[in-house]
Amino acid sequence: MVSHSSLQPMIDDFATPTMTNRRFDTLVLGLGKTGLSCVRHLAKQGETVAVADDNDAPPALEALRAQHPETPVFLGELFDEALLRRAGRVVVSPGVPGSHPALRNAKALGLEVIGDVELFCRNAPAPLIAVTGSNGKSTVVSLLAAMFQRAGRRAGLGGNIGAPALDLLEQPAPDCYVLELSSFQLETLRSHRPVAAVALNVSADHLDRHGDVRDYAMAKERIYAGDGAMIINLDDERVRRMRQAGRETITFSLHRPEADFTRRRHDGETWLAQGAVPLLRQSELKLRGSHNAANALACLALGQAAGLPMAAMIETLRRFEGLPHRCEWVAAHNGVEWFNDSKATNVGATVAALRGLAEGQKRVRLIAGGDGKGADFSALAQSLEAHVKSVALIGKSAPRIAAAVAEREMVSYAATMQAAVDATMKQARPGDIALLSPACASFDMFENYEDRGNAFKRCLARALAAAGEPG
Ligand code: UMA
Ligand code: ADP
Repeated sequence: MVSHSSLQPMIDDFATPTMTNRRFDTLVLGLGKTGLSCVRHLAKQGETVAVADDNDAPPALEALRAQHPETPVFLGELFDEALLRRAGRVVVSPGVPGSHPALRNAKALGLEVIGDVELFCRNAPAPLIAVTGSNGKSTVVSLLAAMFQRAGRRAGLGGNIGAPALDLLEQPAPDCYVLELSSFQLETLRSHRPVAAVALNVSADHLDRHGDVRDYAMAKERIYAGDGAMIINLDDERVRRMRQAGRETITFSLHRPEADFTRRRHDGETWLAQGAVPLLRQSELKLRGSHNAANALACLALGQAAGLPMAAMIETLRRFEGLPHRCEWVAAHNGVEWFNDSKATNVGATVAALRGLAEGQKRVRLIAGGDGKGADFSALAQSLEAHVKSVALIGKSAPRIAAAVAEREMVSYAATMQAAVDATMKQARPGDIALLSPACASFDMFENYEDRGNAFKRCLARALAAAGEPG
């Protein structure tokens, strides 16, 4: 990172000196996917825009240069007050924390500070379904979008899952938008009035940014703005407390028979049910684990609020195979099944994967670790003791995870993913489940969770080839 003493040297080389003194309608903070989508949208609206980023080489710089060469860019250590004084308002990317000095300065100067999803909501031409939660968001929004498609209705799918919300406005208006929203995006959102919304669950995550779970849960609760249908998970105490009297509410629960969507025993099997009416055997779902049964129930509730036909929803549940890197089956070798759950970037996700895949037995060979984002690993340690025979730890937080585990003999350290896979293969016995489910972010060793999951698959392919397994 480069330090700049005045505005002039901060100006990226393609901005002309005349531009440097100009006022602009909006200053966009962060030049990743979101920043680029904001510039594209605001330029179309005829606004004058400038972009600033702490990074000297932000990810979308080349794309911005190609698509909007007229936009001034300010790079390196950010956000001189003089720059803010020239802005009419600030649009901030989700990755920039509210505690950033630039945002504190902007607020002190009385500037409006909003996020990209707020801009989207002010301009969206179709109703919105909004989904948040610590875990299961991407699975739920993808499954719900597939339900819309099977019902012959068009859903615009985006948000935290990958396509920035504003990019959806480039397409013809769908019947409904389905947005995955992170706590970061919810913090800067105020005009959203979703026709249906859900906070799937709340377990500790992003504490490095939110400080404590209470603050994080408050950001999640913002999903229920307005007077649309509230979808409430009765199994999650923090979510149950978000219920508001007088609002249309559709409940779901894996265990509670009084929920609108629940599970029931019927003909000796476990079924997903609407009240007393069995809809589909849980064993017919291609998605594995009880956490995914909860995701399916959430989708039924959201789909009902959106008026989707039940038959189309049930058929989608039968066919939906899940997303890569979420409890994804990868291989079977010597009676051991291997799963890639690289998307488990917090403790709650890994605890759910262990519970779901172990099916009440202590039979998992786990690979975990990475950047723990300030998490408390005691709940993970309890789950390891219940379901895990051995754990190979990688990454920055490996020592903190190890310190939480009482059964020290189950723990080993691995310097690389390959070493972790090789050690796991050596230890695993027929009937075991071998699982990458890190309970941590990936950024200390990999570019992102996909890079980590793909590395796991490559390392496993190598280990299988060395063991003489045909590729
Ligand atoms: N930046 C600064 N200063 C800072 C922090 C960041 O200048 O203090 C700059 C970075 O240098 C970088 C830019 O901001 O150039 C990146 O912005 P960003 O982090 O908001 O990333 P985007 O590429 O715009 O992606 C964001 C979401 N990223 C985050 O929330 C961190 C993506 O979610 C989302 O898919 C995308 O918008 C489209 O909506 C990713 C994510 O990790 C997948 N989300 C978290 C999660 O799922 O746990 C919340
Ligand atoms: P998100 O988008 O919220 O990160 P994903 O659908 O991508 O959610 O799943 C991320 C991880 O969370 C998966 O690896 C899986 O193990 C776990 N998971 C999925 N659904 C749930 C759920 N309902 N409760 C707890 N954990 C879950």
